[in-house]
Amino acid sequence: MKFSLTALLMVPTFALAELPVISDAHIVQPPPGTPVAGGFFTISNPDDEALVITGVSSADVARVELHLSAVVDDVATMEEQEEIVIPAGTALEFKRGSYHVMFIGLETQLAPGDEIEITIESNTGPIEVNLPVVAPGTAPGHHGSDQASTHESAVQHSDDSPGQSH
Ligand SMILES: [Cu+2]
Repeated sequence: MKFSLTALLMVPTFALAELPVISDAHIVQPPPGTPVAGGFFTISNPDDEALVITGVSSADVARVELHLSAVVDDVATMEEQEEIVIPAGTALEFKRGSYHVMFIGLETQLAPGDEIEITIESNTGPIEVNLPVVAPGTAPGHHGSDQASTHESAVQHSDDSPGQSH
């Protein structure tokens, strides 16, 4: 009896990985007629191993990519990311001007109340996230400086193809 109890208590310390936690997930409603939108959230990695994000997909949108915004020679660009590493015990904020999920080729106008479900592929398995659409300026997790949509329209895609410029 005593032996089996000990064995039972020891199992969780081997089996339990601390799963990533997503907070403040949202999509900022794009201006009318814009076929692209950005998805944002904070992802925390409480585990003692690095979390590696290797892809993203959605049944709701044909093309979804992991992007990192940067300014190169005074020009705002976005580059697709093959993988994003979140070190053990840290959190990464996906936000305007930094990492974001890019929805490309939207066929309908997104409105507050809509929701897009995505699956983030990672080394801990798939992570399902629901991103509610919010009106510009009302995004959760923003502390002050919300730059209006002018930023988005100035952004150029690094692998621009006809009809899909931002
Ligand atoms: Cu982007």
